[in-house]
Amino acid sequence: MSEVVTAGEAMVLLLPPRQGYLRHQPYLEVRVGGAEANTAVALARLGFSVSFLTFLGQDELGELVLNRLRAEGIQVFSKRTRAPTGLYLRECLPSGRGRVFYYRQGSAASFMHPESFSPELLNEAKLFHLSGVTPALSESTRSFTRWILQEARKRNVVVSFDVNYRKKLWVPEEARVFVEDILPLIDILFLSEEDAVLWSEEGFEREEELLGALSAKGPREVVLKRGKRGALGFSNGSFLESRGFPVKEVDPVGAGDAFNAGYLAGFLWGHPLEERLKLGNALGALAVTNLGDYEGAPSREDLFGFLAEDLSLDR
Ligand code: ADP
Ligand code: KDG
Repeated sequence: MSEVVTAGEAMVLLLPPRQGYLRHQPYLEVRVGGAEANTAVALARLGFSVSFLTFLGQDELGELVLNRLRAEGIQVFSKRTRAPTGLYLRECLPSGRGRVFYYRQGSAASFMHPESFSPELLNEAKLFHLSGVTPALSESTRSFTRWILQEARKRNVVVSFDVNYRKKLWVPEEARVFVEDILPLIDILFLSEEDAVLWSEEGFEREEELLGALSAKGPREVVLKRGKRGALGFSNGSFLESRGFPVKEVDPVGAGDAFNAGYLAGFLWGHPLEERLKLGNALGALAVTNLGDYEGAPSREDLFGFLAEDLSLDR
């Protein structure tokens, strides 16, 4: 039994090592990605015991995902099914703009459903984390999301949820309605500035108004991720801004998932909001300096080294 439980789709990621059209890439690096899996890896590297619940295909890609996550010390509870393991490819266009191509429709994880796992897996958890990618996969994962959040709630497990809107998976109105519906089941809500656009027609003039309105529907903490500018947190009726760390961005994908892990680590270590935001920004910054969805996640020692700005050579 783990102190942190997450669930979702972990996919094989084919990543070109350099910029340019995918069609011209002579080879692709074989990696793993998936929003909740990325957060799981980052929390495991910080020393937390983490369980990841998923469905994988009875295929070689499923073995690959399993091997990589287990190598990170994550306890994977996976049902192996006839449907294939999800796959996705990335491309960094000559202009620098990134594109993503999913091969995940009908994937194994899109069949996760209520009661897919024993809810007893949550018995000793302190935290359950999920993102909006999971309910976006299918009607079945949408029901799974509601079910597992309710099971976590019944056991007084703290629930964190990242809106993580993906326009290739569902339309904005569908996502907004779903997220608003589950807000009463969430304790800590994360969203990015791109996610905030889901509420752009609600007439909020300031980001603080949106955060306050979301919190009024359930979550006691709401965190807005603002890219390199850092983050804005709302907790116990007050707002706090936290600046991002100046780093060289190599790959922005996975920054939000890493941020969540930093913030949640701070929460589990009992740190105040200011420190939680700082830890989130540190993990987000370290994530963007590295190629890959989760590879930049630091160990606890490396994180504190980074925070102490000890950039001297370790020898
Ligand atoms: P997402 O990856 O979900 O779209 P953001 O782009 O807001 O979310 O990034 C999440 C967090 O990662 C930010 O709040 C910040 O802490 C960190 N971050 C992202 N981009 C940078 C950057 N270029 N430099 C430093 N930190 C960054
Ligand atoms: O946040 C990073 C994720 O976007 C990436 O790992 C893949 O889960 C993914 C998705 O659905 O976009």
